[in-house]
Amino acid sequence: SEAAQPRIALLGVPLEIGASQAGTLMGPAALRTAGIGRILDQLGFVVEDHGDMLTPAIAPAEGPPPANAKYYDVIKTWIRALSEHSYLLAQSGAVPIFMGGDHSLSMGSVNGVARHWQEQGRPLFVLWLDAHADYNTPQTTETGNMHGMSAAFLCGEDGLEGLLGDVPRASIGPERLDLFGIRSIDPLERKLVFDRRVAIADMRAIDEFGVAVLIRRVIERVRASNGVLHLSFDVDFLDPAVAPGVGTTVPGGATYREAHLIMELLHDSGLVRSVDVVELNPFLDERGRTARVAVELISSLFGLQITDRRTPSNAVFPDN
Ligand code: 5AB
Ligand code: MN
Ligand code: MN
Ligand code: MN
Repeated sequence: SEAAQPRIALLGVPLEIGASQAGTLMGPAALRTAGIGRILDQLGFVVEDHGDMLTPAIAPAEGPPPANAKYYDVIKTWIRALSEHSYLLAQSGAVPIFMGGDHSLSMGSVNGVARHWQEQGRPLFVLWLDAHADYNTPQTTETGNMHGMSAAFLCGEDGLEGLLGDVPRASIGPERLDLFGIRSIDPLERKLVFDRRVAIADMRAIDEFGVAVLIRRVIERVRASNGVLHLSFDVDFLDPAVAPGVGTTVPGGATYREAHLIMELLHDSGLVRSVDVVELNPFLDERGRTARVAVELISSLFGLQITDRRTPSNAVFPDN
């Protein structure tokens, strides 16, 4: 019933400086134009739009910034403010949707919700839908772009220790991350992901087993430890034919149908408590297509069904 629906809190994070190309700061506006608030409202949620975060006054440098982390002082300022905001939104009992913005924002959004769930005694797992692993550190990166470092930072990797300043850090640890849809990974990043034994469903695994089996495995893992799930959705997870409006396209991505099925399965799991939608670059989009697809996928994630016929979740899981 409508009364049982949780509140959804939208927060725009117009950040672009962590990415290689400008334009993601227009992402929140494009998602709103494509109807993200309206569609969630139609699904019966109480939607609070918290607007866009204001560009914070840049915190002074605290000694020399780490090498190979571009715009570190700007990004650290955003991440600190966002982390506090995210923590408060999670505490309020709403399901926050962080509308990016480039993927460096997840260092703040996820850190904040992780802190909340830590206090609740429930482990937070993170599903990272992305063409990229985003598991670089300043030691492994080839570009210095911080949107490629967020997953590693959240897992507690070295190299960005001072980023949060006085804001508490709530690392999830590499054992609670699922990289999904990966098809582009840098050599040293690849080594680090394997050393840490991060769970990874690359495009080959998706082709071999299909998304249903692999997503159910993610869901089972969260359920087995009474955890909750944060979805970090980088729209470049989708094939560029479906989602051209991103700065870092990689061919061979998820299809429209695969992505919808993932969202439907995640909805049915009831485990998703917070979401990032990142890397949408309206400046590169074609007539709003990518923004529209992102909003359709969010609708599926929050319960839009074709019919009420759902599959039983008794699939056979391939071994890890
Ligand atoms: B995205 C690359 N690995 O580190 C790097 O779009 C790309 O948030 C990162 O997934 C892509 O610069 C970051 C080459
Ligand atoms: Mn990506
Ligand atoms: Mn990403
Ligand atoms: Mn990108």
